[in-house]
Amino acid sequence: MTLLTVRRDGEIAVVTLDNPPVNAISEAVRKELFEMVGQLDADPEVRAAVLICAGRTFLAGADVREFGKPPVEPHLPDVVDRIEGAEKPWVAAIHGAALGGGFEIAMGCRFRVAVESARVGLPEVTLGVIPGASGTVRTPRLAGIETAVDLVTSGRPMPAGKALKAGLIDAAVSDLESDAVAFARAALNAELPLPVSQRPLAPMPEDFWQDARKRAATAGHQAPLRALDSLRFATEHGFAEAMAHERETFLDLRGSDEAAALRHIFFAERAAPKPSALKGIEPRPVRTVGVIGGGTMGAGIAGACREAGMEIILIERDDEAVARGLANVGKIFDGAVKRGKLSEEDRAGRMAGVRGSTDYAELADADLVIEAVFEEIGVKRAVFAELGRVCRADAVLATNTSYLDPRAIAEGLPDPSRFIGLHFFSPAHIMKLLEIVPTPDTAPDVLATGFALGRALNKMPVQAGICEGFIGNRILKRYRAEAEALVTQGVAIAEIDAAMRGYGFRMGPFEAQDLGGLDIAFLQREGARAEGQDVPETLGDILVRAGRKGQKTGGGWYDYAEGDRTPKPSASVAALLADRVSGSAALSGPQIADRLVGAMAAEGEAILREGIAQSPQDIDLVEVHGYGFPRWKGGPMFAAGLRDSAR
Ligand code: 3H9
Repeated sequence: MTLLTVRRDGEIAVVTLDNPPVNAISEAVRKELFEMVGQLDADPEVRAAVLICAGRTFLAGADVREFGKPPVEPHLPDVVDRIEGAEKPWVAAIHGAALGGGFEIAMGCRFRVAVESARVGLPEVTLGVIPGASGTVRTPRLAGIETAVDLVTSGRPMPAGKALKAGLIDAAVSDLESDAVAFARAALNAELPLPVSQRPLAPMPEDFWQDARKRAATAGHQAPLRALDSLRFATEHGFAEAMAHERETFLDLRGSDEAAALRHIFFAERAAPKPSALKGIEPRPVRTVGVIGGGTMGAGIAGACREAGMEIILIERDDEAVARGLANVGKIFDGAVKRGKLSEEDRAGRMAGVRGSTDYAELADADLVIEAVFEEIGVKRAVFAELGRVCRADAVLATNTSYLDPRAIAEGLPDPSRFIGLHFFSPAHIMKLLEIVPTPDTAPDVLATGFALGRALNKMPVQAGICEGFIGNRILKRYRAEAEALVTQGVAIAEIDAAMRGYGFRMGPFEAQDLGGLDIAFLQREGARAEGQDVPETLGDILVRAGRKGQKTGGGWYDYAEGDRTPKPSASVAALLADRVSGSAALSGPQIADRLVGAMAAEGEAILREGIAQSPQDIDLVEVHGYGFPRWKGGPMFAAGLRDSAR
């Protein structure tokens, strides 16, 4: 054995698995665990076993890297059965997370104990599969069907306290190893509970399943519904039959496009925060952050940084604006209190670390300053002139611009090597994406500081090069242009939106613009025109000129009744655009989605060719985390790759 070690504590064998970084269940782990059961059963001195893991977590699940390869024996369901069938009872001692196959192994054990900070769960649907080693069959027998449906269809892990109440674990402990050994010893003196597979399970009425189906359904995402089918099957059939059904579904999904897409995102998300080009480069420490501008964006950035434990200095023009900015940050924490995520006391502590001022001199000690003022080059340059004057020579200076050229903003800055673009998305305390935009002058450790900040803020940092709109907004522009092109070819606006919802977006391109307002992009185009750029008139321009800026003006691409956000196809829009529509194209929903996703991918290709993005994965992460692209489709680059390989 190389991954498992055994230590004896009297009649209890403590089996420790050490397979860094997360004790994923690889072929070798399955093999060693399977053999360990026999070894301990054969040892007359051992009466019970404790399974515990070294490192940061209990078993994190099946080794996802093996999913693309043919399954090799012993299969995980057999390992779980083998542990459950052991002559000596096993106790799973859980810290970190017991996820997927890791929790399935824990369910094969006769008991489960966990420290308070642990989580248990079955996240398989987030990888496009269903549990494949009895998660849909043992969980309802262990903790009831409601808990099982919640755990399996949401994929969300449950904290130990809640899991204890739900019956997923048997005890919460503090000193994991010694308490688990004591638990095992005590268990030997009492009657053992039935193995989970032998516990009774009653079928549920039709209503229950219909209700669960409604809750689990997400457009285009098949795994949650297949998981639900498997849970239902388990309540209506015997254990062995249910296991065979679960395995068949698991293997079927394992090879699906959806599973491949979700694996692609899983690994991309883990690679993005630590780019290999920055290996060995120390980021600058960031404890105090200055934020210039207390509007929605500035306050969101301040809230996010404060949440990560940084001290904040918020700079505004006058006292009134300072008060408004601080109130905006306060509202963010109020929201967290309302949702039960923060206590009143903690809220006060958060706000105590946010200082407002009109005086730039307050930034003399800041490690990082992020500018989030009006998108006007003169205003921004004036801010950086002040920062160049007052900040420490090693402070990192960042702009949150979305459309301006960061090089132009940095012009005149005494030391441009400490300047960088940090493009947050609104609301900045919620949205995961952070585009990091170095200029040719940015020092490597300043770039590394951007990534370190992204990690500290629990965001998805992606490096972007300089061009109009960087990665995300540039693709958005192309996406909208293609959607407008379809309208000019005679495809109904509502059909386009419905197609993109059917593909998995929460909203289609036109309803999303009505919500956000058509005027923002319009003003940008007008600005470019005023500078003499050749920007052709868009359909959106026609609507804005007619006063249709979206929901806020009672109409945009659609009409809205007073106080009602339901979009209604608009005769006025049809009349306004009549001159520009010259076809009557009939496209199916999937054909429409194919056109629009294809356009996004084509822009992505151009972005790659120009070196604006470092990899196709980065583009996919931008779309998934910043623009609502369904993660189970893998992002536009992945989706286009699949489509091309199918042709
Ligand atoms: C399953 O179990 C199916 C079964 O039902 C049936 C089978 C028959 N495999 O996230 P981190 C790597 S499906 C391989 O940054 P953290 C990850 O790529 C599985 N590798 O750590 C990264 O590598 P690198 C169900 C994995 O501390 C490194 O570990 N389980 C796996 O922030 C660190 O990862 C899941 O979906 C894996 N399963 O968080 C759990 N997991 O350093 C997925 C991680 O080279 N994992 N890696 O970039 C997690 O949620 C988190 O990793 C965890 C730790 C919460 C455990």
